Amino acid sequence: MGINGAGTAERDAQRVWDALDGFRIEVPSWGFANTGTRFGKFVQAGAATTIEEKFSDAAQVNALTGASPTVALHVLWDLPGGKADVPAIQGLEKKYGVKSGSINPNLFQNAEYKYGSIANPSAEIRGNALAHLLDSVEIGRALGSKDVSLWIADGSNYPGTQSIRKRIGWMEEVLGAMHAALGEDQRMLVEYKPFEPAFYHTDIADWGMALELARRCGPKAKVLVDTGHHYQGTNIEQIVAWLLHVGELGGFHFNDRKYADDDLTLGSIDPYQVFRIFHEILSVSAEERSGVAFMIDQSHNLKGKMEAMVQTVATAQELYAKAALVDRAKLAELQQDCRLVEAEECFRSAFWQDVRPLVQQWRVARGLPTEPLKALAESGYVEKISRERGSRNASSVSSYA
Ligand code: RM4
Ligand code: MN
Ligand code: MN
Repeated sequence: MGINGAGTAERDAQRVWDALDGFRIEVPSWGFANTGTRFGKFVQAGAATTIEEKFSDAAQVNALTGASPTVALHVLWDLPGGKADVPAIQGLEKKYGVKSGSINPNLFQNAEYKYGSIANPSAEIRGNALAHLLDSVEIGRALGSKDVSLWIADGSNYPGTQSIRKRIGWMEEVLGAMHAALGEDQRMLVEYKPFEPAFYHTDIADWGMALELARRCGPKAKVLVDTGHHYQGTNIEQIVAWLLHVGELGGFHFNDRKYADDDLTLGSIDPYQVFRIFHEILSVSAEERSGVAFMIDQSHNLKGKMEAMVQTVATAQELYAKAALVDRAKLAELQQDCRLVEAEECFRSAFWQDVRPLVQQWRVARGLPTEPLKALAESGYVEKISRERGSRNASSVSSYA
């Protein structure tokens, strides 16, 4: 390899190291708990049954990957006592060395939300939904966590059964009131989803609706892109580019899918799509990028919870490293001159490059295990938690998390 070759190798290593040093992705507490399909729940002996076990698992993932120092919490599942549970959570943060990340209100589980929460025709039910949102803001403030992340499951199943427009107005009112309660450093992230659990109309169905609502709420409201919440074939990186352009991208829920909101592990079906999304993110300045929160939103029914989560974070690191290898200056020239095949090859050659040796070198330099999945297997952690939690899980009854 000539001087040029060596120079390229050094440049690549630098790009990968810089990217990985700045890469953080939040794990979801619910990804460690038993989940299933709408037909049944599959119990795993090692699944987390308490919030303490979820923190313990999250800490393991962080120790193995060095990239997940925060864990997303779902209010009803993780803080059933509301704000009163905050000191216990703070105790767990200290004990396990991982912090609370985004706070996720739950406006989809209670029976009263059958016809909607913040878009329910009943003012009383909308009031209850707002109260829960305000509690969530308080919890976030008390935990020093930046984002309250909203997924609104509202919608209807049959044409003509609800006024779509009235429901827009109701949502604006409730979300506006929530925005007004946010502290200086807090944000609210508005997630969208075109279907499920409602099948005719979802009140916040796509990024346009989420963006408009966020804008009407105010500057602390941003859009959250869950990669599983689009129709087949949607160009997600284009949505990302637009949201970055208008300064309204708050963050991601990463997962992969083949057909619907499958919540499969990131990159398992289409790693090139994750690469393309990361490329858009890396194409903006570090400052513009700093407001974009990376979060995982997956539930693993068949794979082991711990293995799946470690695999996800490690895959995210590899795909981010690949995206960092795109020679963006050269690509810009080729795009400008419409040298299409060369531009495409410039872009794709980064994707084809095997970055695993570089990522491994980075792991060693940062005192992390060279191969996180292998280190997990060798640690005996999964066997240990399976022994400790096995009997509790065997008698577990159905609940989503
Ligand atoms: C939804 C959505 C939310 C998540 C719930 C459990 O489909 O992705 O973000 O909190 O699932
Ligand atoms: Mn989500
Ligand atoms: Mn989802």
